[in-house]
Order: sequence, then structure tokens, then C-alpha cells
Amino acid sequence: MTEQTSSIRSQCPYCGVGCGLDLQPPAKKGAAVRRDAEGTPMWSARGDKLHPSSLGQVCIKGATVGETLARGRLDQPLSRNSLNENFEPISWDEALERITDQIQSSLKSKGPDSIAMYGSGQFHTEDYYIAQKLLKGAIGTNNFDANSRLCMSSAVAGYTRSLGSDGPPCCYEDLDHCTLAFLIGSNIAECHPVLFQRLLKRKKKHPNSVTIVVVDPRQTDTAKAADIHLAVAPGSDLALLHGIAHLVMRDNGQDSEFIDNCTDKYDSFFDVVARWTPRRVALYCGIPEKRLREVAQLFHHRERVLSLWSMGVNQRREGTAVVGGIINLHLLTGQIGREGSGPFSLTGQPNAMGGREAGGLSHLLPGYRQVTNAEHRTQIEHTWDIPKGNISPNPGLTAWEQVEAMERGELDLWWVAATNPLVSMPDLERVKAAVKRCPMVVVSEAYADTETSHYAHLLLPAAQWSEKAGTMTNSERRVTYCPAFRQPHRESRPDWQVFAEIGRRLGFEAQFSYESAAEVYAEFTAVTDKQLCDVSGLSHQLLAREGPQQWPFPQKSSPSQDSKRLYTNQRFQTANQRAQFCTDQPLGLAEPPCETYPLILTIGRYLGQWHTMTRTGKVKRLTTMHPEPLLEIHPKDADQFAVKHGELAAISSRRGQLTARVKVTEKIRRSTVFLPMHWGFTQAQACEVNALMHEQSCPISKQPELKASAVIVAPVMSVIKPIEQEGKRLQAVRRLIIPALR
Ligand SMILES: Nc1nc2c(c(=O)[nH]1)N[C@H]1C(S)=C(S)[C@@H](COP(=O)(O)OP(=O)(O)OC[C@H]3O[C@@H](n4cnc5c(=O)[nH]c(N)nc54)[C@H](O)[C@@H]3O)O[C@H]1N2
Ligand SMILES: Nc1nc2c(c(=O)[nH]1)N[C@H]1C(S)=C(S)[C@@H](COP(=O)(O)OP(=O)(O)OC[C@H]3O[C@@H](n4cnc5c(=O)[nH]c(N)nc54)[C@H](O)[C@@H]3O)O[C@H]1N2
Ligand code: SF4
Ligand SMILES: [Mo]
Repeated sequence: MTEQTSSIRSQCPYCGVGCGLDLQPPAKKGAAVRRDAEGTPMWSARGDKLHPSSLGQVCIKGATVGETLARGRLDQPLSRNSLNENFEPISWDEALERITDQIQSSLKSKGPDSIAMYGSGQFHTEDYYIAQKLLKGAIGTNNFDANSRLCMSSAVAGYTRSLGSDGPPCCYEDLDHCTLAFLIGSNIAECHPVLFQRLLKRKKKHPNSVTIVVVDPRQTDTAKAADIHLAVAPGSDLALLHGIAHLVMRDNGQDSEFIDNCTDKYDSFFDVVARWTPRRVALYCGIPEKRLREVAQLFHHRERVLSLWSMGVNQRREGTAVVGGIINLHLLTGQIGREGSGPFSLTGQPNAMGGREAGGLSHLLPGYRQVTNAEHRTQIEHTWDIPKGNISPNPGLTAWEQVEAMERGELDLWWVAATNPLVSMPDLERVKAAVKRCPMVVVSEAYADTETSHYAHLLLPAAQWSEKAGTMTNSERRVTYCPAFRQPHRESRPDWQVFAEIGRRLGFEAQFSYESAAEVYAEFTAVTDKQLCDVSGLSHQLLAREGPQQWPFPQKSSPSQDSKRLYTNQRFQTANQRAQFCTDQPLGLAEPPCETYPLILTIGRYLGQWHTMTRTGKVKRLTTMHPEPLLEIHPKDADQFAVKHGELAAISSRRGQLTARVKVTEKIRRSTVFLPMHWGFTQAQACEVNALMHEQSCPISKQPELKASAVIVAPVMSVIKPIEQEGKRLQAVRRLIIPALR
């Protein structure tokens, strides 16, 4: 393609709000060419006023995306035989032949389950669709999983258990109509900023129109805007939700008609909740009973309750149960499928939603189908024109199970694409040891020198967003067409094209011959026909012409149709169309605090950084905003553990230790400490937080508890330099850690 010279519209490639961007080419008639820090002509971004999800708004990450696109990229395929050697350039043809040979020999010697791919919510839907078709259809293993396993899988499992299917029922407009916004385990001020601004604007204009409740162990910027902040103990949310239900029932606030007509298992739910009396809940969660009662009153009396959640809920070993606890409250009060109300998961990545639709987890097939369902497998085998029985009936390895399989020496080929697991997976030392056992690790990456590249044998340069056409679905089920408007960097190629080429080389010529991403999308949309996530009426052409559309969007739909909310008829996706109450008992944390590790470390995000910093780490404005990771600790804990504001502390868990600078703050509850996730081992300010975290996960969603592990904090003996000069010194300083308490 040639570089576009006029402005174009696309979806922001960062968070799941999925804002519309209006992108301007480097040079406009008569104006100077804009350049990035390396002097490369640079596109600039502003909010797209016509995008219905964001109405012209953007945050600082979206606004600076143009600065990240060309810098520090991976130029060409690189290869080496062992991790001790340096990489050598290799042609695409040789690289693809190497992968094909490995697949064929593994198929012969160990079978299809010795091959696995780990993809990403930052794929376009087209990349996702071809990736899982390659693994599940051509290779014959369901070992395709994505980083959504670390992110949204508890929401997926929770919706499915309660409502019969995945699919967030709400839309952003509900933020303008709700009278109670109940935010639990979500820091939208930093992580979904455009939605936060929308809510805040309304609150400022009509302070009495909406009450905001925030449940978070930290007083985040989100919590600062709340009418009530419940600073719960980490891992106590399910008891809190049961406690709210208990009080609503005690006051006769349940919607009996809705419960009778539209739900099952209310009696068992009643039995579980009956035990969670207000005093017991207040003690368990570490909050004042009065506050709990106030929140229950709001749930009872407010007409339109909107619950919003993200990682504080999903990343828990009882994540699915907590999601069930949230949905329970909406079933109890009949608050679902109506304007301004419902349970609404905020998706993390820009296209994790599209991934779920395209079969992008190891238990899924396209169109919200399941690999364990024989009818679903037959339908997909028919579409793909592959022999009956080719798709395995067993769920494939999830993200962490892929690591365990490498540990046992069972994987021959691990293909990582559009994710950086050597930063983002739990228990990193274990991950490193496991990956070293895998004979062939392929990493498809847009940028050079990511942490995961250090563990690769083969590096494939990926054309990224802006360089390839595709679609993405945001948190409110809205699909946006993202056109290619820049030349792919050097030898980089779109991920889907690479996956399709492997499919053809494996002998599936007809199944993987596509002229364009539009053709891939057409095949995908057709298989969603009559499914809940029906997008069979969409195409690249329609989206480019009519703009972003929400699903369901069946064939012959009109772009002006109303797909704002699911379940408006109060019929659900279960076999008897009734929603199910969940009856789980709270379990608490997998690794509770103890005498040796008396504090709970929680990990989250900063407003100006994105995950492992491969993109946002290249923007000066953003790195200036957050020069280094800071350990947040309550003054009384700082005192007890003898660490001081501005100095370095050693943080240790059962799995490892690291150092970080201390920020003493009353904005975190006692016995909880916080670190950001962003700084991997290649960063000057390296802080490998996930070396401390454990892998214990929810048995239903298989999502690891990335939000909590037990740690101890101790001072570090060293000369403290000002932050700017510190740089790589942090690493040297590690050796000086005094692990014991003063
Ligand atoms: N700036 C920025 N924005 C992002 C991202 C980014 O990297 N940077 N990433 C995107 C992605 S993929 C995701 S998944 C989302 C994540 O979005 P969020 O989930 O909002 O972000 P986190 O900071 O991971 O965690 C949210 C909050 O959970 C709280 N928490 C910890 N433990 C508990 C608990 O036991 N109970 C409760 N109730 N709360 C708890 C933490 O204190 C934290 O404030 O953000 C998206 N947006
Ligand atoms: N302790 C703890 N751990 C966490 C979390 C937490 O809250 N706490 N959050 C978890 C969550 S929710 C998430 S989503 C993960 C995120 O963790 P990751 O997915 O590991 O983080 P990213 O930095 O977004 O990685 C995406 C990679 O894809 C590359 N890339 C960008 N575009 C393309 C493309 O088009 N093609 C290819 N092939 N590559 C591309 C980027 O350069 C980058 O290296 O972290 C998880 N880990
Ligand atoms: S809120 Fe999310 S989608 Fe919107 S501009 Fe910011 S990062 Fe992009
Ligand atoms: Mo995420």
C-alpha cells in the first residue's frame, strides 16, 4: 500500500473503551511536517467527534499514539538456534519453512498438542480468527489461548454461568442514565479515562442525579470522585456482595416478579446470603457496617443501577464467583436489560471482545461456540471444510497451562504473538525456566528488544495497527473498522497473513487462501449468523461507509437499528431462558497474609503507561508523567516495616524479591501495598513485579490471581540518588538488600 495523505478515522489501539481517533497525516498543505523523537514523519491523533462510543474524547495515550508507531521497531525476521547465540537475519521464506518443519515433525513425533500459540486482545479480529483456525482447524489442537485469560476470562465465565452466554449487556449511554454507578475493582480514572470523564461530567453538572460508589483497597483517583468509597480488604468482595444482597432482602427490596418469571436457584441463593449478616461482612471486608448499609440502601432504592468492574474482580482465584455475585444483585433487583442498569464488565484491551467473538480462547470456537459442544464443532468443521472430527473435543491449554506444559517438556513449539508474557505472566522465574525448556519459541512482535524476545529462537516482525486493515470490538459491543493508512514497517507483515501462510504450507491451501483482510472478516461474520454475537450483517465496506456499529447486527440490519442493550425481553441464553443465581461461598485470597509475609501486594496500572511499555515507554510526555514505579504503602505500615518515603525498599514474596522506591500515602488501606505492572527487565527502572506473584487461578475461568500475593517489605541500605540519576543503579542495589526487619 502507499501511505495515505488525507485524514482517516480508526479506533484507538490501547484500551477497551475503544475511542474513535481522527488521524492526521504528517504534512498538511502549507504546514510543517510533524516528526517523532527520531525524526520520522509522524501522524497525529485527536478525538473523532463522529465516533458514537467516545464522541470526540481521547485520553493522553490515544492522543500520543502517533509518536509510538515508527520508533524502535523490529525490522526483519531474526533467528538463532539456541538462546545463548546472537540473532541472525533470515528471510521470511526460511522463517516460515522453519516453523512449518517444526510443526510437521512435532505432529509426527508427539502429536498436535505439543504445539501452542499464545495470542492477544491487541490482535485485530482477523488475526484472531486465522490464528485459532490454524491451531484448531489445521493443526488439530485447541492450544490457542490469549492474554485475555489474564484479563477478561472471569467475566466471560461469569456471564456464561449466570446468563447462559458471554456478552456484556450494557452500553456507554447507560453512564448517562444510571442513578447509582457501582464501581468494583475498577480504576476507570486511570484505565478507562474517557468513560470516567463522561461520568464525572454528568456528576458535576447534576450532582444529585447519580451516586457513585467505589470498592477498592486504594483511594484511587476513581475513588476520590465517589460519594462512598469502600476500602475493602483485598479478596473480600464476594462477602461484600452477599452482604448487600442480605440487606436488600431483609428490607424486602427484591423484585419478586422478575425473580419468579426470569430466574432459577433463588432459594439456594437465599440460603447462602442468609449467613452473611451485616456485622460479619463488615468485619470480613474491614469496612464500617454503616457504610455497607448505605450501599445496600442504594441498591434497594435506586431505579437504575449500573455495576462496572474490571481487574480487581476478574483477577482472582474466585473471579468467576465474584462476577456471579455482581450479577446476582442485578437479578435480585431486576436491574438488567433496561436503560441505565445492568452488570457491565469493562474490557481491558482494544479487541479482547473481538477475540471472544472469534473463538480466541482455548475452550472457544467462533461465534461464542464451545469446543466441548459436538454440534458447535460440526458447524465449524463444515464452514472450514475440514474433515469431521478434526477439531478436538478437549479444551486446549490455557495461558498458564502452556507454561506448565513447557515445564514438563511437553511443548515443542510455543508461538507468542502480540503479548509480552515475560513481563505479564505470574511467577516469572518459573516462566523463564519453563520457556528455556521449549525447543522452539517463536515471537511475533512489532517492536525490537521486548522481554519475551530474549527467550525466542525466531522473531517475526509484525505490521501493527495503522499498517494493516482490520476490525476491533470495544466494551460496549461496538465494532470499528481500522484501516491501513501507513506503510508496514520494513519487512513486517500482518499477523493474519503469516498464520494463513503457515496454514497453506501445511497443505490447507483452499482453507487459507485470502486476498484481503476483508475476505477473512466476511468468513468470520458468516459463522456468527444467528448466534448472540451476530455480526453477519457487517463487512469492512459497510463499517467504512456507515461508521462503527454495535452488535447484534444480523444480515440486512440497518445501521440505525437499536442494539444498545442485550436481554431487553428478559429472556436469557440458558436452555430454559432463565438467568441463574450463583451460590458460591467466599473463599478469600489463595495466598493470605501470614507472619512471614504479613502484607498483601496488589498490582495495577498508571494512567500514562500501557502494560509492558513497548509503545508508551517511547513517549517522553508519558515517561515524564511516571518516571519510575513506586511502592505505595500506608504511613503506619511504613513505620512498622521501617521504610521511608523516597527511599528504596525491598519487597519479597515466597517466589522472589525486588526493590522499588517508597511512596508513603494514606490513600491505601493498611496491610496492603501497591506496585504498577509496567517495568519489565529491559527497562532502566526494571521492577519485575510478577516475579513476586503466584499462579493460583480461578478453577472455572482459569484466570490467575494477579491482584494479590503475600509479601514483606524491608529497607534497603544504599546511598539514595535523586530519581533522574538512579537509572540502572536499582539493579545493582538489589545485592544490598537487607531482607530482615530492622
Ligand atoms: N493507563 C492504562 N489503561 C489501561 C491499561 C494500561 O496498561 N494502562 N490496560 C488496559 C487493560 S488490558 C486492562 S485489563 C484494564 C484494567 O483496568 P482496571 O482493572 O481498572 O486496572 P487495575 O489497575 O489493574 O486494577 C483496578 C483496581 O483493582 C484494585 N484492587 C486490587 N485488589 C482488589 C480487590 O480485592 N477488590 C477490589 N474491589 N479491588 C481490588 C486495585 O487497587 C486497582 O485500583 O485497563 C486497561 N486500560
Ligand atoms: N500482576 C499483574 N499482572 C498482569 C496484570 C495485572 O493487573 N497484574 N494484568 C494482566 C492483563 S489484564 C493483561 S491484558 C496483560 C497485558 O500484558 P501483555 O499483553 O504482555 O502486554 P503488552 O505490553 O500490551 O504486550 C503486547 C505486545 O504486543 C506487541 N504488539 C503490538 N501490536 C502488535 C501487533 O499488531 N502484532 C504483534 N505481533 N505484536 C504487537 C507490543 O509491542 C507488545 O510487546 O498483563 C496481565 N498481567
Ligand atoms: S480511553 Fe482508552 S481507547 Fe480512549 S483514547 Fe484513552 S486509551 Fe484510547
Ligand atoms: Mo487486560
